[in-house]
Amino acid sequence: MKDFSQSASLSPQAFVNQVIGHRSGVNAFSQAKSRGFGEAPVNIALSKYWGKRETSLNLPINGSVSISLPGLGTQTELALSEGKHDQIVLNDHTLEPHAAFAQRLSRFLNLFRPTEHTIFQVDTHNTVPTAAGLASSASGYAALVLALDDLFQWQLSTDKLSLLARLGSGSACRSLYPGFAIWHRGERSDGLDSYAEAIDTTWPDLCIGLLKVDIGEKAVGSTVGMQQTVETCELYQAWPEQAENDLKSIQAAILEQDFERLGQTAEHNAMSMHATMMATWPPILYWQPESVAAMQQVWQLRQQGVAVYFTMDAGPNLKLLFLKQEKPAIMQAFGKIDVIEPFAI
Ligand code: 2P0
Repeated sequence: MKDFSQSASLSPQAFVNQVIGHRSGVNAFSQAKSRGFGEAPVNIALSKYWGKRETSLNLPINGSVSISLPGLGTQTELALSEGKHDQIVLNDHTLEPHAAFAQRLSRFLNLFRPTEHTIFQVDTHNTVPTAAGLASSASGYAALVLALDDLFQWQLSTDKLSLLARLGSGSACRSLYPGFAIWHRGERSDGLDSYAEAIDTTWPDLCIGLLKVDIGEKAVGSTVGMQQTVETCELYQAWPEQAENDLKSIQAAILEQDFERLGQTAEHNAMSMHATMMATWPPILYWQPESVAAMQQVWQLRQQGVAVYFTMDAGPNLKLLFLKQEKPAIMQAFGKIDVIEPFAI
């Protein structure tokens, strides 16, 4: 099987030091305020990130394109303190230090401690209704990096914030932007060219429908799922090339506002990603019977002339893509679904 791996030429700490621009370990932290705040939206990939060429720096095998959903995301407040463990409050509940969420956050925050005795007080709220079935690690790490930037008054460029967010969770690098974003795969072994940028355009009629099948915790998380795919899936060999072609096609479709091309490419891309998941060993199948029923309903609607497509992430829920003029037909077919208009004024 092809080896996609690349060795990192920087440790995560050296990477962070490069990005925040200090070597001595003190300068970047000398301007700390008493509190920092950050807020970021969730994003949905139209062409997906699936597979890492390097895990410690979260370097992707392929680039991806996303759209952020305004109003759905994370708000995070940070303060410095002293003690043994970070104090992490998620949606008004204080987490135990050994909770998986807290451990992952603290490991990331280890890269940003002014002294070894420093702890962070983190107060984070997901504005994604838990019922929306949307991942929040992307908005979570983007909001956290913005809060760090505010707390330490770095005033980093958005490119640099995107690099830092990527280290927390790959897809977080796209959540620094409203609207469309493109995460460049990058080539370098230090990961300094793998960040997201805005695709500077709007599409006022574009709608995203959130079709919830199941909002429970998934059995296989993305980090593990994509690693298993890279390691055991023969079909994955074809993915990187398709993913890069899809990325270009989606980017062109966005710039030309060619909805058919956008929808077709996004749906094909999502199905191809899920095909690689299913062809791993042991198999990963995020779909449930209701997911398949919803896909068939989408295909049926298309046969009836309704221009609607779907994309799916590492879970059973569908995200529908359609233009405003189709909203009545979609609402009629699917009943009560949340419809987001990312560029509505
Ligand atoms: C995406 N997903 O492009 C793809 C599609 C899930 C399926 O990015 O290991 O939570 O933290 O870098 O960012 C989910 O992966 O994984 C994801 P890590 P992440 O949106």
